[in-house]
Amino acid sequence: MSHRNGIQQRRNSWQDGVYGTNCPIPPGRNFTYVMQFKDQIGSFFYFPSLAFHKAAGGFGGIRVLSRPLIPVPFPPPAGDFTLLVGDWYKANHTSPDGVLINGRGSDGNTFTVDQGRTYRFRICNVGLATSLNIRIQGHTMKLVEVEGSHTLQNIYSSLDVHLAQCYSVLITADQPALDYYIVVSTRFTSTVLTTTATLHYSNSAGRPVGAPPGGPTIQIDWSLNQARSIRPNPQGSYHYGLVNTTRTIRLANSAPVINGKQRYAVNSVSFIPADTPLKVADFYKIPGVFSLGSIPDNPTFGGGYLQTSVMAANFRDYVEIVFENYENTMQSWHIDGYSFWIVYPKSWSAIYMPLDNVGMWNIRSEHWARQYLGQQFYLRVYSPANSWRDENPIPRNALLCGRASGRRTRPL
Ligand SMILES: [Cu+2]
Repeated sequence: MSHRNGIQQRRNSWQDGVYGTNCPIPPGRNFTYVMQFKDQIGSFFYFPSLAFHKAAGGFGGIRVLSRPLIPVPFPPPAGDFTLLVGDWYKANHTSPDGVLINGRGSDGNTFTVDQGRTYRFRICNVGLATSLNIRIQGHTMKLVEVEGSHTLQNIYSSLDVHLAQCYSVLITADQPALDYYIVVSTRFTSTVLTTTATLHYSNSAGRPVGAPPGGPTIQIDWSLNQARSIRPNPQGSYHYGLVNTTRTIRLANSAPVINGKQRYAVNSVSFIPADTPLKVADFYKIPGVFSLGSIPDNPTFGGGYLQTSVMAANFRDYVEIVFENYENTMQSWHIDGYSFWIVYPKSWSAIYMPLDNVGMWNIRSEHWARQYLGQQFYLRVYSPANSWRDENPIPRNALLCGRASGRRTRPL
C-alpha cells in the first residue's frame, strides 16, 4: 500500500493509500492507483504506509511541475535533483543507527553541477523519527518552495528538515572548481549522526578540502526562528481574518500508558485499526466498524483509551485547528488531502482550513512510532449531496477486504 504525502487527492480519498481508505494489496497481486495532480505544484514523496514498511525504504520523490506558461518565481534551473534524507535503523526503532541520503550512507551520492549555473535541490525528510539539518560546504541555499507553496526567497547556510517535510532550494555553483560536502545530520538527538554526499563541479580539481561543516544540534530556538522566517509567498494567500470559522478543533498529543503499554494519543484517544478500511465501511454502510464522534473536539486531559477514532465534519465548513503540544518533543502533523505542520515542544500552532475536500482523511503524527501506536485519527468530511461533483465514485478496481469481502464495486 502506497501513500503520496502532500498530494491533495481532490474528492478522491479512495486513492489515498492509507489503512483507513484502502485494503492492503495481497502478496502477488497488484493495484493501480488512478489520480489527478490537480491545482498544486511542488515537491512531495510517496512511501509504503502500512505498519513499519517505510523503515525498509520503498519511498521516492514526486515533482509536480507548473504547467508551461504559468509563471514560476525563479528562472528555470540548470538541473533538478531530489535528495530523500532520513534516519536509518538496523534492529529497532529506539535510536537511529545512521542517516541516509537517497538510500546510501556517507559519500554514497554525487551530484554533478557546472560551474556558474544554478540548480534546484528538492529535499524531503523520509525518515521515521528524527529531524535533520542539511548544509552544503561553501554554498548557501535559497529557499523557493515548501510543500507546494512558493516562499519568500530567503538565503540559508543550513536548513532544518523535519519529518515528512519537503523543500526546494536553489544552489548556485559559484565557488572554485572543486568538490564540496553535502552534509546531513540529526537534530535534537543525544548522539549526533552525520552523513555526507558530494557536490561535484564538472570541472573539479579534486576532493573536498577540510572537514564537513558542522551544524546546529540540539538548539530548538534556532530551529523555531528559522521556521518563523519561512513564509509562503504572500501573493494569492487567503485573507484569513476576513473568513468566519465555523468550528474550532483543538488537538493535543500525549503519550499515555494503556493496559501497561506505551501508546500515543490525540485528545486522549489512541487509534486502533478496525478490520475493514473506514472509507470502504462508510461506503457500504457496514455497521460496527467505526462510529462518528469517537474522538472529542477538545483535549480532555483524562486517561488514554483505545478507539477507532473518526471525527465528523461537514463539507464547506471553515475550521480552525489548534495543535497543542504539551510534550517536550517536536511534533510533525500531517492532514491527508490538505497539508502539513510542525509544532514545537510546549507550544501550539493554529491553522485555518476550508474543508473543501470530501472524503475520509487521515490526520496523523509523522513520527512513525507515534502514529503506529495511536497518534492519529480520521476526519470524515461529508457532503449530504452524495454527488460525483463532490466526491469521486468508488474505483472499479477497489480491493475489498474485511467485512466488505465479496461486495461489488460498480459495473465496468
Ligand atoms: Cu498525506
